Amino acid sequence: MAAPQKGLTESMEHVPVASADVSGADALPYYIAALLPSGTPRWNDQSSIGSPANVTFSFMTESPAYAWFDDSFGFAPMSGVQQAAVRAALAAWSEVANITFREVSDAGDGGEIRFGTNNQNGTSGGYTYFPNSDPSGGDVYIANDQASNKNPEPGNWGYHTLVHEIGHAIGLKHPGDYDAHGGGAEGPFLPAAEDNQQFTTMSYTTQPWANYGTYGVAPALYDVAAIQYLYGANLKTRPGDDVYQLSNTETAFTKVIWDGAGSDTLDAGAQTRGATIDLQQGAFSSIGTNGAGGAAVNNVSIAYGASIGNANGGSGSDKITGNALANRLNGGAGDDTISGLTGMDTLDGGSGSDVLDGGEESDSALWTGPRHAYSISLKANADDTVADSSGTDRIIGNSIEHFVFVDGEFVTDTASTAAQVYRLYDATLDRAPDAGGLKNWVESIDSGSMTLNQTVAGFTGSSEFTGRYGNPDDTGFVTLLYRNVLGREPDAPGMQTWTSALAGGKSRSDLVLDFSESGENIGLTSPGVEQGLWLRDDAAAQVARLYHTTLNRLPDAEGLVTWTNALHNGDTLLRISDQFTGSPEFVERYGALDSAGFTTLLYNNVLGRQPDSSGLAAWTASMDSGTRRAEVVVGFSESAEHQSQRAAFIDDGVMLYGQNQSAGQVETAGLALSGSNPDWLFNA
Ligand SMILES: [Ca+2]
Ligand SMILES: [Ca+2]
Ligand SMILES: [Ca+2]
Ligand SMILES: [Zn+2]
Repeated sequence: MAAPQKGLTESMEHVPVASADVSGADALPYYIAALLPSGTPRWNDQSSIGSPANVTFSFMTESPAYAWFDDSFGFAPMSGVQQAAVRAALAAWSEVANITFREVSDAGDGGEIRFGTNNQNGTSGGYTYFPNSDPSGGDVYIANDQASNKNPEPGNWGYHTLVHEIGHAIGLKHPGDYDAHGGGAEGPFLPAAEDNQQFTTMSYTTQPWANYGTYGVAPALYDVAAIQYLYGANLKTRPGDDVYQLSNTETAFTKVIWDGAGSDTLDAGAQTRGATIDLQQGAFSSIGTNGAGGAAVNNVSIAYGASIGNANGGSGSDKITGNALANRLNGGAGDDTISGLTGMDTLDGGSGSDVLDGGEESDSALWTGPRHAYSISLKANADDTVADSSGTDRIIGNSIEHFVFVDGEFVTDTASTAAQVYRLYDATLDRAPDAGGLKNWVESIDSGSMTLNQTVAGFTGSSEFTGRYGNPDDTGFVTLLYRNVLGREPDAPGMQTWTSALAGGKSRSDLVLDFSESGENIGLTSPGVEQGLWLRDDAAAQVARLYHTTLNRLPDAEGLVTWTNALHNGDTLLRISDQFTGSPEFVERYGALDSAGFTTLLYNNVLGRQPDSSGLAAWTASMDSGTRRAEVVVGFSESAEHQSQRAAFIDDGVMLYGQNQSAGQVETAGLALSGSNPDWLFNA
């Protein structure tokens, strides 16, 4: 509809001002104070401000006996269409605050709030009496000489007028110096820049963007805050995990998001135009179209007190800002800019060249593919980058601590378990960890099966340690710690101090941790940590081994992603094994195998040799007597021997078919082990 002419159809009305004491509104946020008349008229005035209220309402059948002449002039009852719109507008207020409305008969003095229409001589669109114990308190009159009031429906001016008048009927005033009489209204007022319907439906000024073409359908940001102050916030509204789908790409809309509880998502995933999304309370987002060929501006807001943790951008280039919660923010396609702010956030830029800012605390960023499908640069003193064919993602100011891929993650957090174990490798073995060993130790500690202190004995008791240092006495032990950790020979007083401590009963494990977890060593080793410590994903490792066991090749990136996600989502390795051995690739390569042929295949692929006769007989008999082939496949694939043999292809990021291995070049089994790896021995 066309915008109404100012001064004619805008909702001007006279609002009788209650004469009562000034409330304590000074202590309130300005945006609440600006909406409250003096005396704070309200329907719960028998109890304290913020208490729930249950209010009755009715539709006038004739002009009330107590009505003033002006109220009675040209009176007509509301039509069915108008009554339905009133009920919907009342519900919009109940949704955010603890005020309920019960429809009653209009007999006698009717409900506490009564709705009717009259002729307002073209001077106003409607007017309302504030809550009051007089019969007229809460009465709402809509102008029946205004065409815009004939068919109120969400988005048009007539509907907006109802939402506005109900605001008055439950205790809100205008936020500026105006009413149906002109000026002279009661303050305090909002700053001019905020005295419009983007902020409050109680303003006379429409949303400040041209061609917006729609009007508020519910209380706006400041109205929600003010009405919740009067009657309390309605925490029963959408208390579960809700998704707010803002998928309208065709017409303009406004939305104030109020939510009682739960882990909730603002989903703009269907939008094609770049959106600006801000999950902070009281912030505005710009999502979708303005209905006139341009982008919406500030059409969505998060109510004060509403905790929305998650957001999805659309296919355009979005700007997404989280809040103090642990946010999950997805950019989707397009070149997105995503900021998590404080909290342990998870950012997923999706495709495109995205800019990610984790903010304070330990944050994660996700990439869907395996590590080796990306070009990754992690540096202590420069922005980290992760690039693939869809673009280069840039991380602002080393603000991401976990770079998560399908086959594992880089950890750059110096306070992480991975960093502690990294420092332990340095202190005891004087080397960087191998990927498999680091993962195994971190898993033991993070799962709670070992403490960091308990792992020290694993290092100092390893064959690698004793092979290098023998069984050092206390002096020798202190000396190696000085050399490994501090890079120098012990000074005499230091040696004296530590050897005395050991003689006095201090454990060597405690001493190692004193050195490795010292502030000095954390600082010395941080450049190594900030380049990323790789922790393999065990599900991806299982899938990669299954590729080798059944198809004798490296996994392709797409397959690795598909099957690893299946495992994470509850599928089993046995079921996936059936998929592999039933695949066209398997059948084409090996044909239909009998049990002996199947056993021979597994020996070839996994162990790199022909089966010995007793092994062949045993496995063949086992399968012939009912053992599922998948069980045998998984048994071979997950054997310690196969895990160790494949470590070089898996632990440091799964190597990929087509990248690390080309078509037709089937690798041979039984490749070299991954260097010195004592942890397999004492973790077995
Ligand atoms: Ca919710
Ligand atoms: Ca956050
Ligand atoms: Ca993106
Ligand atoms: Zn008004």
